Amino acid sequence: MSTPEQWTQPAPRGGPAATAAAPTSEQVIAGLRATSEGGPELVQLLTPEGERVRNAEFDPYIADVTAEDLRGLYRDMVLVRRADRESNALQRQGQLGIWVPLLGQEAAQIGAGRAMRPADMAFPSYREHGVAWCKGIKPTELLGIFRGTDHGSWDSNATRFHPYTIVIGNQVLNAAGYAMGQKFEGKVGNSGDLESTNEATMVFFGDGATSQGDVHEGFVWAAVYDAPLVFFCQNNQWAISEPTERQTRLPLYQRARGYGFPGIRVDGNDVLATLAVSRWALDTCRQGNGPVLIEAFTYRMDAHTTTDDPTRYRLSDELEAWKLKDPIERVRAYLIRHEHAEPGFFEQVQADADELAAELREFCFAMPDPPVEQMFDHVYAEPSPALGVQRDEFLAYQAGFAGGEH
Ligand SMILES: Cc1ncc(C[n+]2csc(CCOP(=O)(O)OP(=O)(O)O)c2C)c(N)n1
Ligand SMILES: [Mg+2]
Repeated sequence: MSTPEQWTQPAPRGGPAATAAAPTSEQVIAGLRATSEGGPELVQLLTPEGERVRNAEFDPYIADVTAEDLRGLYRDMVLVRRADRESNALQRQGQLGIWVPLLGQEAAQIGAGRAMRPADMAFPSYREHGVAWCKGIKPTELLGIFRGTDHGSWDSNATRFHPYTIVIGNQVLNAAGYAMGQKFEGKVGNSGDLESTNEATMVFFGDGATSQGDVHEGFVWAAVYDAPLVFFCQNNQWAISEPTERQTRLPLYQRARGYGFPGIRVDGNDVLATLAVSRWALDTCRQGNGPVLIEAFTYRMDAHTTTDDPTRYRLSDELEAWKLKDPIERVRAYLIRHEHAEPGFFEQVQADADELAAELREFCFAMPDPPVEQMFDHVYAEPSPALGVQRDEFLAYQAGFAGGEH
């Protein structure tokens, strides 16, 4: 784990001190290796071996989780992983322009996604396919974004799932504003009969995004307005090729202290822990106590996107070490050890995953090319004369090719 001391040691006699901006090569290697440890502050309820760890503070938040619920969480993770792998393959076969893998982050996203109530609003980045799943968005509805045919085909008001955001950190400001609105409209802190009207918002972003001004501004606004906003940072150890050590001197969750709200680090590969911690954080928000920062300590097991080659910048032993902490395997081990699942259950989940993958392929192959003018439709909420001129010019240009090869 990164500690401030790591970068702020007094200068050794006779040589300049290394700084975070210019670490020595030993520090870079130490930093890379340190990322595989979450530190003692990590909230973990299920070890990588599938052993249940008791935790007096967070056990109450999952006390109602039955064996059937746990099988459901397992199924969610297997299905979203399968949809992710299939979409990745579709990109490789030229059916999608790009794909953003979620491999390795299933527990972080399913735990957070299942912790939300239907009325809670979610603001994703571009990797939240697992949260989308929990909000009832079909994996097929994500494909248009990556095939370049639409910006996501779901209704964000009805699903309570905002469109994907590619601009790093920008959704944090959108979410802060939205959560401030929930506060102004009296949707927090109600008790008695009105308690069920309480709402919160959850915003998803990465470790790299924490270096963006938008995220800092979102922290400030949410804090000073006591907005019901859970900042859910998936620290997957990498921002494309930049390791977390190049974003921060402190563990990310500790940043919350500077803004005056609680921060917590959870094992992002442990679906029970992410569920419990997210439920706690959402409750805190709904009660009107203001925001919470969750750092879900996890790992991006595949490339940043299909345009990236991680073997250029990270060590393969790091990936091997994280494979042992696989989020799905630990639940499987737990279910088997406690006889909470028959072999037939695992076979059925596998069959469901195969069926989902087949549906995804079939849907993708059948996707129609949209009319070209559609790209002008959702640029602004209201018609814009300047955009109208551009559209007409573009359509006239296109018409010049009519009947010809182009
Ligand atoms: C404002 C902005 N700057 C740069 C980029 C290019 N970019 C895309 S993803 C990325 C790294 C993000 O890393 P992190 O926040 O850790 O999220 P992860 O991709 O690991 O989920 C960058 C710099 C961008 N999309 N938006
Ligand atoms: Mg990252």
